[in-house]
Amino acid sequence: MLSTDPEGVTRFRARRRRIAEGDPEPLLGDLRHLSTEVRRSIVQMIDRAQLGHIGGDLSVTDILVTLFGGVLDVDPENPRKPDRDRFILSKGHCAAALYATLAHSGFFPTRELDTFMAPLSPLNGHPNRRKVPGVETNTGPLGHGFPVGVGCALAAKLSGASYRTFVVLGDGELQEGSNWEAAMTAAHYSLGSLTTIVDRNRLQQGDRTEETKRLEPLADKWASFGWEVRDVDGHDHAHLLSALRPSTTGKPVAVVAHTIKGKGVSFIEDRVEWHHKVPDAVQVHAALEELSR
Ligand SMILES: Cc1ncc(C[n+]2csc(CCOP(=O)(O)OP(=O)(O)O)c2C)c(N)n1
Repeated sequence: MLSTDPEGVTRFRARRRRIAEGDPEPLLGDLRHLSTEVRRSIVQMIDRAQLGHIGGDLSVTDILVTLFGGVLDVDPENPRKPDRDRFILSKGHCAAALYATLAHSGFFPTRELDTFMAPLSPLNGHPNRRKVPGVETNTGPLGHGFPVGVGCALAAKLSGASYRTFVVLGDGELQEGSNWEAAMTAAHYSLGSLTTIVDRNRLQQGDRTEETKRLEPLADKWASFGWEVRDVDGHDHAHLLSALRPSTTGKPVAVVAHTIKGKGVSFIEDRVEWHHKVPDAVQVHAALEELSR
């Protein structure tokens, strides 16, 4: 198991203090800075490994950063504390974004990111709860993480625990039927402590979601399944912070976060071939330069 990074923990705690003090502007500046750091790490990790899912990683970055930087009740020094909020990255192919967010939040040293997908590294292509602190459950097969999240929320309700559960789903992932069984179950049991965030970048592997199997009207679908729905810009940290507040109706909350696949690197943005493509040396240089502006 990887160990905590003291400097990262100090930065994490400073951000949390700002939230407690209720001063949003410095916090938003912190979150924007953190997103840039995470995006730069993602590009470097995929360059070193010559593998990864760069489009979906850059798409989900601001969602993960807002969760770990401003919402989740978690402690990098005690990642398994019993009353922690549960977080599941159901679109587990975007492990690089999760690892970079965890490392920049102090769960383990950022230098470990250099080992992404190397032989014997704990940082596998899909997240593993036995190897990486902060990973709640193993994910990768699409459609599996969300049902586990429903189980976590149901367990909280049955045991009277106060933690919240958050699940991030890909929009292409929603084509797995297990998600809609999970959605019905959560609504049936009124799991108001459960929040799903759909990374609505409108692309999946190989094509646009609407060409593969139409998802619209997506917000209406969640509402008709019995969820409280919030539609937001998935790259705006302030919008995300507001959308991630607790349920007001007792229903589970679905956040449809509108994003751009490849966000932050212009030649990767909204292009289907960058689901799984690896940038060459010139492209890595250009990407890092764009991300340092
Ligand atoms: C059950 C299953 N089938 C196929 C795959 C291969 N796969 C990995 S990512 C992906 C596309 C996912 O699209 P989306 O959820 O929209 O993710 P994003 O575009 O945000 O990367 C597919 C088909 C998988 N991981 N699991």
